[in-house]
Amino acid sequence: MGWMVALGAVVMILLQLVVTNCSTSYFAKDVVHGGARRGGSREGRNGSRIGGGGGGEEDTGDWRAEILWLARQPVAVEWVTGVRRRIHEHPELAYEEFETSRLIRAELDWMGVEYRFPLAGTGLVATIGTGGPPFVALRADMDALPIQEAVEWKYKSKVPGKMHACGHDAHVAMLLGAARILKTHEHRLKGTVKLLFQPAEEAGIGAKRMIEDGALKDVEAIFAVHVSHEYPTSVVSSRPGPLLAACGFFRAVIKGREGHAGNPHHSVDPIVAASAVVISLQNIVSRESSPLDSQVVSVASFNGGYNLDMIPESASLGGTFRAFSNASFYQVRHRIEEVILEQSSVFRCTASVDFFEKERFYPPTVNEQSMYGHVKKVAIELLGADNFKIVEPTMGAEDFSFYSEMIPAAFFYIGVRNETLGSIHVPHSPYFMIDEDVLPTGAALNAAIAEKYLTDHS
Ligand SMILES: *[C@@H]1O[C@H](CO)[C@@H](O)[C@H](O)[C@H]1NC(C)=O
Ligand SMILES: *[C@@H]1O[C@H](CO)[C@@H](O)[C@H](O)[C@H]1NC(C)=O
Ligand SMILES: CC(=O)N[C@H]1CO[C@H](CO)[C@@H](O)[C@@H]1O
Ligand SMILES: [Zn+2]
Ligand SMILES: [Zn+2]
Repeated sequence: MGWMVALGAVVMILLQLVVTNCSTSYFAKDVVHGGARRGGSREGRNGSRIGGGGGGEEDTGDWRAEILWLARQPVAVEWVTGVRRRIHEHPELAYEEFETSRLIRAELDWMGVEYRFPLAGTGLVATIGTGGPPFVALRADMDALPIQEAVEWKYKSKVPGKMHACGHDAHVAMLLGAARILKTHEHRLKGTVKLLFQPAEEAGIGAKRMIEDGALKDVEAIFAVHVSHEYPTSVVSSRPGPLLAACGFFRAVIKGREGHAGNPHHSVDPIVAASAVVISLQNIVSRESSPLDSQVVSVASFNGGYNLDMIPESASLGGTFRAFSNASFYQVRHRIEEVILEQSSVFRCTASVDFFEKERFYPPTVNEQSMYGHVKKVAIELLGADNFKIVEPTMGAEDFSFYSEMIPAAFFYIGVRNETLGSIHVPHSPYFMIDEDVLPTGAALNAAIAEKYLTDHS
Protein backbone atom coordinates (compact mmCIF):
# COMPACT_ATOMS: atom_id res chain seq x y z
CA MET A 1 0.00 0.00 0.00
CA GLY A 2 1.24 3.46 -0.79
CA TRP A 3 0.89 6.50 1.37
CA MET A 4 -2.45 8.18 1.11
CA VAL A 5 -1.57 11.81 1.17
CA ALA A 6 -4.04 14.58 1.46
CA LEU A 7 -1.80 17.59 1.63
CA GLY A 8 -4.55 19.90 0.54
CA ALA A 9 -6.81 18.63 3.27
CA VAL A 10 -4.10 19.05 5.90
CA VAL A 11 -3.42 22.59 4.85
CA MET A 12 -7.12 23.40 4.85
CA ILE A 13 -7.40 22.14 8.40
CA LEU A 14 -4.39 24.15 9.47
CA LEU A 15 -5.78 27.28 7.94
CA GLN A 16 -9.13 26.61 9.59
CA LEU A 17 -7.46 26.28 12.96
CA VAL A 18 -5.61 29.51 12.42
CA VAL A 19 -8.79 31.27 11.48
CA THR A 20 -11.04 29.82 14.17
CA ASN A 21 -9.12 29.67 17.41
CA CYS A 22 -5.39 29.43 17.43
CA SER A 23 -4.90 29.53 21.17
CA THR A 24 -6.75 26.29 21.88
CA SER A 25 -4.95 24.23 19.32
CA TYR A 26 -1.47 23.10 19.88
CA PHE A 27 -0.58 22.86 16.26
CA ALA A 28 -2.37 25.99 15.12
CA LYS A 29 -0.36 27.90 17.68
CA ASP A 30 2.80 26.81 15.97
CA VAL A 31 1.55 27.60 12.54
CA VAL A 32 0.80 31.10 13.64
CA HIS A 33 4.15 31.59 15.31
CA GLY A 34 6.07 29.71 12.66
CA GLY A 35 4.32 31.49 9.84
CA ALA A 36 4.96 34.86 11.39
CA ARG A 37 8.57 34.11 12.12
CA ARG A 38 9.26 32.64 8.76
CA GLY A 39 7.42 35.26 6.81
CA GLY A 40 4.91 32.87 5.33
CA SER A 41 7.48 30.53 3.88
CA ARG A 42 5.03 27.68 4.35
CA GLU A 43 3.43 28.72 1.10
CA GLY A 44 6.76 28.32 -0.61
CA ARG A 45 6.75 24.62 0.08
CA ASN A 46 5.93 23.05 -3.27
CA GLY A 47 3.20 25.64 -3.59
CA SER A 48 1.56 24.20 -6.67
CA ARG A 49 0.59 21.03 -4.84
CA ILE A 50 -0.70 22.83 -1.82
CA GLY A 51 -2.71 25.06 -4.06
CA GLY A 52 -3.94 22.01 -5.96
CA GLY A 53 -5.81 20.90 -2.89
CA GLY A 54 -6.95 17.50 -4.20
CA GLY A 55 -7.48 15.12 -1.27
CA GLY A 56 -6.45 11.48 -1.22
CA GLU A 57 -3.74 11.68 -3.83
CA GLU A 58 -1.22 8.87 -3.56
CA ASP A 59 2.30 10.23 -3.71
CA THR A 60 5.16 9.04 -1.57
CA GLY A 61 7.31 12.06 -2.38
CA ASP A 62 4.71 14.43 -1.00
CA TRP A 63 4.15 12.36 2.09
CA ARG A 64 7.86 12.34 2.79
CA ALA A 65 8.23 16.07 2.22
CA GLU A 66 5.29 16.84 4.45
CA ILE A 67 6.34 14.79 7.45
CA LEU A 68 9.90 16.14 7.28
CA TRP A 69 8.55 19.64 6.90
CA LEU A 70 6.38 19.25 10.00
CA ALA A 71 9.40 17.97 11.94
CA ARG A 72 11.82 20.58 10.65
CA GLN A 73 9.82 23.77 10.99
CA PRO A 74 11.98 26.13 13.05
CA VAL A 75 9.43 26.26 15.88
CA ALA A 76 9.18 22.50 16.00
CA VAL A 77 12.96 22.12 16.04
CA GLU A 78 13.33 24.73 18.75
CA TRP A 79 10.66 23.02 20.82
CA VAL A 80 11.98 19.46 20.49
CA THR A 81 15.52 20.65 21.25
CA GLY A 82 14.23 22.53 24.28
CA VAL A 83 12.44 19.44 25.57
CA ARG A 84 15.63 17.42 25.28
CA ARG A 85 17.69 20.09 27.03
CA ARG A 86 15.26 20.44 29.92
CA ILE A 87 15.38 16.69 30.49
CA HIS A 88 19.14 16.65 30.06
CA GLU A 89 19.58 19.30 32.73
CA HIS A 90 17.46 17.34 35.22
CA PRO A 91 18.42 13.68 34.91
CA GLU A 92 16.56 11.20 37.11
CA LEU A 93 17.53 7.62 37.86
CA ALA A 94 15.45 4.47 37.40
CA TYR A 95 11.95 4.70 38.93
CA GLU A 96 12.64 8.28 40.06
CA GLU A 97 11.64 9.91 36.76
CA PHE A 98 8.99 12.05 38.48
CA GLU A 99 9.84 15.39 36.88
CA THR A 100 10.60 13.84 33.50
CA SER A 101 7.22 12.14 33.57
CA ARG A 102 5.56 15.39 34.64
CA LEU A 103 7.23 17.23 31.76
CA ILE A 104 6.01 14.62 29.28
CA ARG A 105 2.47 14.83 30.60
CA ALA A 106 2.51 18.62 30.41
CA GLU A 107 3.61 18.50 26.78
CA LEU A 108 0.96 15.90 25.95
CA ASP A 109 -1.69 18.00 27.69
CA TRP A 110 -0.62 20.95 25.61
CA MET A 111 -0.98 18.90 22.43
CA GLY A 112 -4.34 17.54 23.52
CA VAL A 113 -3.03 13.98 23.51
CA GLU A 114 -4.65 11.55 25.94
CA TYR A 115 -2.62 9.21 28.11
CA ARG A 116 -2.85 6.67 30.87
CA PHE A 117 -0.74 7.33 33.97
CA PRO A 118 0.85 5.86 35.97
CA LEU A 119 2.25 2.57 34.72
CA ALA A 120 5.32 1.07 36.38
CA GLY A 121 5.46 4.00 38.82
CA THR A 122 6.43 6.93 36.63
CA GLY A 123 5.57 5.54 33.18
CA LEU A 124 2.69 6.44 30.90
CA VAL A 125 1.04 5.40 27.66
CA ALA A 126 -0.30 8.07 25.32
CA THR A 127 -2.81 7.30 22.60
CA ILE A 128 -3.28 8.97 19.21
CA GLY A 129 -5.57 7.85 16.41
CA THR A 130 -8.98 6.26 15.93
CA GLY A 131 -9.00 4.49 19.29
CA GLY A 132 -9.59 1.22 17.43
CA PRO A 133 -7.38 -1.46 15.88
CA PRO A 134 -4.80 -1.95 14.63
CA PHE A 135 -2.69 -0.76 17.58
CA VAL A 136 1.00 -0.08 17.10
CA ALA A 137 3.41 1.09 19.82
CA LEU A 138 6.52 3.25 19.95
CA ARG A 139 8.66 3.23 23.09
CA ALA A 140 11.01 5.71 24.76
CA ASP A 141 12.93 5.12 27.98
CA MET A 142 13.21 8.00 30.47
CA ASP A 143 15.95 7.18 32.99
CA ALA A 144 19.43 8.59 33.40
CA LEU A 145 22.63 7.11 34.85
CA PRO A 146 24.60 7.60 38.07
CA ILE A 147 27.45 9.28 36.20
CA GLN A 148 28.94 12.75 36.67
CA GLU A 149 28.72 14.63 33.36
CA ALA A 150 32.15 15.71 32.09
CA VAL A 151 30.91 17.63 29.06
CA GLU A 152 31.09 21.39 29.58
CA TRP A 153 28.17 22.97 27.77
CA LYS A 154 25.29 25.28 28.44
CA TYR A 155 22.75 22.58 29.27
CA LYS A 156 25.02 20.35 31.33
CA SER A 157 23.35 18.20 34.00
CA LYS A 158 22.47 20.29 37.03
CA VAL A 159 22.33 17.22 39.26
CA PRO A 160 25.69 16.16 40.66
CA GLY A 161 26.50 12.53 39.91
CA LYS A 162 23.61 12.00 37.50
CA MET A 163 23.64 12.25 33.74
CA HIS A 164 21.73 11.30 30.62
CA ALA A 165 24.72 9.41 29.28
CA CYS A 166 22.71 6.95 27.19
CA GLY A 167 20.58 9.41 25.23
CA HIS A 168 17.26 8.58 26.87
CA ASP A 169 16.59 12.33 27.04
CA ALA A 170 16.77 12.34 23.24
CA HIS A 171 14.51 9.29 23.03
CA VAL A 172 11.82 11.07 25.03
CA ALA A 173 12.17 14.22 22.93
CA MET A 174 11.94 12.27 19.67
CA LEU A 175 8.85 10.42 20.86
CA LEU A 176 7.16 13.65 21.94
CA GLY A 177 8.17 15.03 18.54
CA ALA A 178 6.43 12.06 16.93
CA ALA A 179 3.35 12.70 19.08
CA ARG A 180 3.20 16.22 17.78
CA ILE A 181 3.41 15.10 14.15
CA LEU A 182 0.94 12.25 14.62
CA LYS A 183 -1.52 14.52 16.36
CA THR A 184 -1.62 16.76 13.29
CA HIS A 185 -2.23 13.63 11.18
CA GLU A 186 -4.67 12.09 13.61
CA HIS A 187 -7.61 12.39 11.23
CA ARG A 188 -5.87 10.23 8.67
CA LEU A 189 -4.39 7.54 10.93
CA LYS A 190 -5.80 4.12 10.07
CA GLY A 191 -5.73 2.85 13.64
CA THR A 192 -4.16 3.78 16.96
CA VAL A 193 -0.61 4.65 17.96
CA LYS A 194 0.41 4.03 21.56
CA LEU A 195 3.41 5.93 22.86
CA LEU A 196 5.13 4.18 25.75
CA PHE A 197 7.21 6.37 28.05
CA GLN A 198 8.95 3.83 30.21
CA PRO A 199 10.98 4.12 33.43
CA ALA A 200 14.04 2.17 34.47
CA GLU A 201 15.69 0.81 31.35
CA GLU A 202 19.19 1.01 32.83
CA ALA A 203 18.26 -0.79 36.03
CA GLY A 204 15.12 -2.39 37.32
CA ILE A 205 13.72 -3.73 34.01
CA GLY A 206 10.99 -1.11 33.67
CA ALA A 207 9.78 -2.69 30.44
CA LYS A 208 8.68 -5.77 32.32
CA ARG A 209 6.67 -3.69 34.76
CA MET A 210 5.12 -1.67 31.94
CA ILE A 211 3.91 -4.93 30.40
CA GLU A 212 2.59 -6.14 33.76
CA ASP A 213 0.67 -2.88 34.04
CA GLY A 214 -0.96 -3.42 30.66
CA ALA A 215 1.16 -1.28 28.33
CA LEU A 216 0.89 -3.80 25.49
CA LYS A 217 -2.86 -4.31 25.75
CA ASP A 218 -4.20 -4.75 22.19
CA VAL A 219 -0.81 -3.77 20.74
CA GLU A 220 0.23 -5.94 17.80
CA ALA A 221 3.69 -4.52 17.03
CA ILE A 222 6.23 -2.30 18.76
CA PHE A 223 9.24 -0.24 17.70
CA ALA A 224 11.94 1.69 19.54
CA VAL A 225 14.91 3.80 18.56
CA HIS A 226 18.22 4.25 20.37
CA VAL A 227 20.83 6.88 19.56
CA SER A 228 24.15 5.56 18.28
CA HIS A 229 27.55 7.20 18.34
CA GLU A 230 28.75 4.84 15.60
CA TYR A 231 26.93 6.39 12.66
CA PRO A 232 26.72 10.00 11.50
CA THR A 233 23.78 12.12 12.56
CA SER A 234 20.43 10.75 11.43
CA VAL A 235 21.79 7.62 9.74
CA VAL A 236 19.46 4.75 10.68
CA SER A 237 20.71 1.24 11.34
CA SER A 238 19.45 -2.12 12.49
CA ARG A 239 19.48 -5.79 11.57
CA PRO A 240 17.00 -8.65 11.30
CA GLY A 241 17.04 -11.35 14.00
CA PRO A 242 19.11 -11.14 17.19
CA LEU A 243 20.45 -7.61 17.68
CA LEU A 244 21.37 -7.38 21.35
CA ALA A 245 22.34 -10.15 23.72
CA ALA A 246 20.46 -11.68 26.56
CA CYS A 247 22.21 -10.51 29.68
CA GLY A 248 22.39 -11.85 33.19
CA PHE A 249 24.54 -11.37 36.27
CA PHE A 250 25.59 -13.70 39.04
CA ARG A 251 27.20 -13.47 42.43
CA ALA A 252 28.33 -16.51 44.37
CA VAL A 253 29.33 -16.81 47.99
CA ILE A 254 31.53 -19.82 48.71
CA LYS A 255 31.76 -20.83 52.32
CA GLY A 256 34.48 -22.85 53.99
CA ARG A 257 35.89 -22.72 57.51
CA GLU A 258 38.23 -20.05 58.79
CA GLY A 259 41.62 -21.13 60.04
CA HIS A 260 45.26 -20.21 60.39
CA ALA A 261 47.02 -20.24 57.05
CA GLY A 262 50.06 -21.91 58.56
CA ASN A 263 47.93 -24.93 59.49
CA PRO A 264 45.63 -25.20 56.47
CA HIS A 265 44.43 -28.70 57.38
CA HIS A 266 42.38 -27.16 60.22
CA SER A 267 40.43 -24.99 57.80
CA VAL A 268 38.25 -25.48 54.74
CA ASP A 269 39.72 -23.15 52.17
CA PRO A 270 37.13 -21.15 50.13
CA ILE A 271 39.89 -19.34 48.19
CA VAL A 272 41.07 -22.52 46.50
CA ALA A 273 37.47 -23.56 45.85
CA ALA A 274 36.65 -20.15 44.35
CA SER A 275 39.79 -20.29 42.20
CA ALA A 276 38.74 -23.66 40.82
CA VAL A 277 35.28 -22.24 40.16
CA VAL A 278 36.74 -19.38 38.12
CA ILE A 279 38.76 -21.77 35.99
CA SER A 280 35.83 -24.14 35.49
CA LEU A 281 33.51 -21.33 34.50
CA GLN A 282 35.82 -20.59 31.56
CA ASN A 283 35.00 -23.98 30.09
CA ILE A 284 31.27 -23.44 29.73
CA VAL A 285 31.56 -21.32 26.63
CA SER A 286 34.80 -22.76 25.27
CA ARG A 287 33.84 -26.46 25.63
CA GLU A 288 30.07 -26.69 25.84
CA SER A 289 28.58 -24.22 23.40
CA SER A 290 28.62 -24.04 19.63
CA PRO A 291 31.37 -21.81 18.28
CA LEU A 292 28.72 -20.34 15.95
CA ASP A 293 26.42 -19.38 18.83
CA SER A 294 28.08 -16.39 20.52
CA GLN A 295 28.11 -16.49 24.30
CA VAL A 296 30.08 -14.93 27.11
CA VAL A 297 30.80 -15.79 30.73
CA SER A 298 32.99 -13.23 32.48
CA VAL A 299 34.05 -13.28 36.11
CA ALA A 300 34.48 -9.62 36.95
CA SER A 301 34.65 -9.67 40.72
CA PHE A 302 36.64 -11.86 43.13
CA ASN A 303 36.97 -11.19 46.84
CA GLY A 304 38.34 -13.20 49.73
CA GLY A 305 40.08 -12.38 52.95
CA TYR A 306 42.74 -9.71 53.45
CA ASN A 307 44.69 -11.08 56.39
CA LEU A 308 47.89 -12.66 55.08
CA ASP A 309 47.99 -15.50 57.58
CA MET A 310 44.30 -16.36 57.89
CA ILE A 311 42.22 -18.51 55.56
CA PRO A 312 38.90 -16.66 55.41
CA GLU A 313 35.50 -18.02 56.20
CA SER A 314 34.21 -17.26 52.74
CA ALA A 315 35.04 -15.92 49.31
CA SER A 316 32.75 -14.30 46.77
CA LEU A 317 32.89 -13.94 43.04
CA GLY A 318 30.58 -12.75 40.33
CA GLY A 319 30.20 -11.50 36.83
CA THR A 320 28.00 -11.45 33.80
CA PHE A 321 26.88 -13.86 31.09
CA ARG A 322 25.42 -13.17 27.68
CA ALA A 323 23.91 -15.11 24.77
CA PHE A 324 21.83 -14.45 21.66
CA SER A 325 19.20 -17.10 22.08
CA ASN A 326 16.86 -17.69 24.95
CA ALA A 327 17.74 -21.37 25.06
CA SER A 328 21.50 -20.72 25.24
CA PHE A 329 20.99 -18.01 27.83
CA TYR A 330 19.09 -20.31 30.18
CA GLN A 331 21.50 -23.16 29.51
CA VAL A 332 24.47 -20.96 30.49
CA ARG A 333 22.65 -19.78 33.58
CA HIS A 334 21.97 -23.38 34.55
CA ARG A 335 25.60 -24.42 34.03
CA ILE A 336 27.02 -21.44 35.94
CA GLU A 337 24.97 -22.44 38.94
CA GLU A 338 25.85 -26.11 38.59
CA VAL A 339 29.59 -25.47 38.16
CA ILE A 340 29.74 -23.17 41.18
CA LEU A 341 27.85 -25.54 43.47
CA GLU A 342 29.58 -28.74 42.37
CA GLN A 343 33.06 -27.33 42.10
CA SER A 344 32.74 -25.85 45.59
CA SER A 345 31.68 -29.18 46.99
CA VAL A 346 34.76 -30.84 45.48
CA PHE A 347 36.71 -28.62 47.87
CA ARG A 348 34.36 -29.35 50.81
CA CYS A 349 32.82 -25.88 50.61
CA THR A 350 29.20 -24.87 50.22
CA ALA A 351 28.02 -22.21 47.81
CA SER A 352 25.00 -20.08 47.01
CA VAL A 353 24.40 -18.15 43.80
CA ASP A 354 22.21 -15.12 43.21
CA PHE A 355 21.15 -14.29 39.64
CA PHE A 356 19.31 -11.02 40.43
CA GLU A 357 16.45 -12.22 38.26
CA LYS A 358 14.03 -9.58 39.48
CA GLU A 359 16.28 -6.62 38.63
CA ARG A 360 18.84 -7.46 35.99
CA PHE A 361 17.91 -10.36 33.79
CA TYR A 362 17.28 -9.52 30.15
CA PRO A 363 16.18 -11.78 27.32
CA PRO A 364 17.82 -11.27 23.90
CA THR A 365 16.52 -8.42 21.75
CA VAL A 366 15.37 -10.08 18.55
CA ASN A 367 14.08 -8.14 15.57
CA GLU A 368 11.20 -9.89 13.88
CA GLN A 369 11.90 -10.11 10.14
CA SER A 370 8.94 -8.18 8.83
CA MET A 371 9.10 -5.53 11.56
CA TYR A 372 12.75 -5.00 10.70
CA GLY A 373 11.72 -4.84 7.05
CA HIS A 374 9.17 -2.18 7.93
CA VAL A 375 11.74 0.01 9.68
CA LYS A 376 14.15 -0.37 6.80
CA LYS A 377 11.53 0.45 4.18
CA VAL A 378 10.25 3.53 5.99
CA ALA A 379 13.75 4.80 6.82
CA ILE A 380 14.83 4.49 3.20
CA GLU A 381 11.64 6.11 1.93
CA LEU A 382 12.02 8.97 4.37
CA LEU A 383 15.78 9.51 4.42
CA GLY A 384 17.16 7.74 1.37
CA ALA A 385 18.98 4.44 0.88
CA ASP A 386 22.36 5.94 1.80
CA ASN A 387 21.03 6.65 5.27
CA PHE A 388 20.20 3.08 6.20
CA LYS A 389 22.88 0.62 7.34
CA ILE A 390 22.86 -2.97 8.53
CA VAL A 391 24.71 -3.42 11.82
CA GLU A 392 26.35 -6.39 13.49
CA PRO A 393 24.80 -7.72 16.69
CA THR A 394 26.50 -6.57 19.89
CA MET A 395 26.79 -8.08 23.36
CA GLY A 396 25.00 -5.13 24.99
CA ALA A 397 21.47 -5.61 26.31
CA GLU A 398 18.19 -3.68 26.33
CA ASP A 399 15.03 -4.22 28.29
CA PHE A 400 13.13 -3.61 25.03
CA SER A 401 13.65 -7.37 24.79
CA PHE A 402 10.73 -7.89 27.17
CA TYR A 403 8.44 -6.35 24.55
CA SER A 404 10.10 -8.23 21.70
CA GLU A 405 9.48 -11.45 23.59
CA MET A 406 5.74 -10.73 23.64
CA ILE A 407 4.91 -9.31 20.20
CA PRO A 408 6.60 -8.67 16.83
CA ALA A 409 9.11 -5.91 17.40
CA ALA A 410 12.03 -4.03 15.91
CA PHE A 411 14.71 -2.02 17.64
CA PHE A 412 16.82 0.33 15.57
CA TYR A 413 19.50 2.99 15.96
CA ILE A 414 19.76 6.55 14.77
CA GLY A 415 23.21 8.10 14.46
CA VAL A 416 24.32 11.06 16.58
CA ARG A 417 27.97 11.08 15.56
CA ASN A 418 29.44 14.41 14.52
CA GLU A 419 33.22 14.77 14.67
CA THR A 420 33.02 18.56 14.60
CA LEU A 421 30.80 18.65 17.66
CA GLY A 422 32.68 15.83 19.36
CA SER A 423 29.68 13.52 19.72
CA ILE A 424 31.85 10.46 19.30
CA HIS A 425 31.80 8.92 22.78
CA VAL A 426 30.25 5.60 23.73
CA PRO A 427 27.06 5.53 25.77
CA HIS A 428 27.66 5.52 29.54
CA SER A 429 30.80 7.63 29.07
CA PRO A 430 30.86 10.87 31.12
CA TYR A 431 31.78 12.52 27.79
CA PHE A 432 28.73 11.13 25.99
CA MET A 433 26.90 13.72 23.90
CA ILE A 434 24.65 13.83 20.88
CA ASP A 435 24.25 16.00 17.80
CA GLU A 436 20.86 17.55 18.49
CA ASP A 437 20.19 17.78 14.76
CA VAL A 438 19.03 14.19 15.13
CA LEU A 439 15.94 15.17 17.10
CA PRO A 440 13.60 16.38 14.33
CA THR A 441 14.64 13.55 12.04
CA GLY A 442 14.13 10.98 14.78
CA ALA A 443 10.70 12.44 15.51
CA ALA A 444 9.74 12.24 11.83
CA LEU A 445 11.03 8.68 11.58
CA ASN A 446 9.11 7.54 14.68
CA ALA A 447 5.93 9.11 13.36
CA ALA A 448 6.41 7.65 9.89
CA ILE A 449 7.05 4.15 11.21
CA ALA A 450 3.84 4.18 13.23
CA GLU A 451 1.65 5.87 10.64
CA LYS A 452 2.88 3.66 7.83
CA TYR A 453 2.41 0.54 9.95
CA LEU A 454 -1.23 1.39 10.47
CA THR A 455 -1.74 2.10 6.76
CA ASP A 456 -0.16 -1.24 5.85
CA HIS A 457 -2.11 -3.26 8.44
CA SER A 458 -5.56 -1.74 8.45
C1 LIG B 1 13.10 -18.88 27.69
O1 LIG B 1 13.52 -20.07 28.31
C2 LIG B 1 12.97 -20.28 29.60
C3 LIG B 1 13.58 -21.53 30.21
O2 LIG B 1 13.56 -22.57 29.30
C4 LIG B 1 11.45 -20.36 29.50
O3 LIG B 1 10.89 -20.48 30.77
C5 LIG B 1 10.92 -19.10 28.81
O4 LIG B 1 9.55 -19.21 28.61
C6 LIG B 1 11.62 -18.89 27.49
N1 LIG B 1 11.17 -17.64 26.90
C7 LIG B 1 10.88 -17.54 25.60
C8 LIG B 1 10.43 -16.22 25.11
O5 LIG B 1 10.96 -18.47 24.83
C1 LIG C 1 28.19 18.68 12.67
O1 LIG C 1 27.83 19.80 13.44
C2 LIG C 1 28.17 21.03 12.86
C3 LIG C 1 27.87 22.11 13.89
O2 LIG C 1 26.52 22.03 14.29
C4 LIG C 1 27.42 21.21 11.57
O3 LIG C 1 27.76 22.43 10.97
C5 LIG C 1 27.74 20.05 10.63
O4 LIG C 1 26.94 20.12 9.47
C6 LIG C 1 27.50 18.73 11.32
N1 LIG C 1 28.00 17.66 10.50
C7 LIG C 1 27.27 16.60 10.16
C8 LIG C 1 27.97 15.58 9.32
O5 LIG C 1 26.12 16.47 10.49
C1 LIG D 1 10.19 21.30 0.73
C2 LIG D 1 9.74 20.37 -0.31
O1 LIG D 1 8.71 19.74 -0.16
N1 LIG D 1 10.51 20.21 -1.35
C3 LIG D 1 10.22 19.28 -2.41
C4 LIG D 1 9.37 19.94 -3.51
O2 LIG D 1 9.22 19.09 -4.60
C5 LIG D 1 10.44 18.74 -5.21
C6 LIG D 1 10.13 17.97 -6.48
O3 LIG D 1 9.09 17.06 -6.27
C7 LIG D 1 11.28 17.95 -4.22
O4 LIG D 1 12.53 17.61 -4.79
C8 LIG D 1 11.52 18.79 -3.00
O5 LIG D 1 12.21 18.03 -2.02
ZN1 LIG E 1 22.33 2.69 28.72
ZN1 LIG F 1 20.04 3.27 26.53
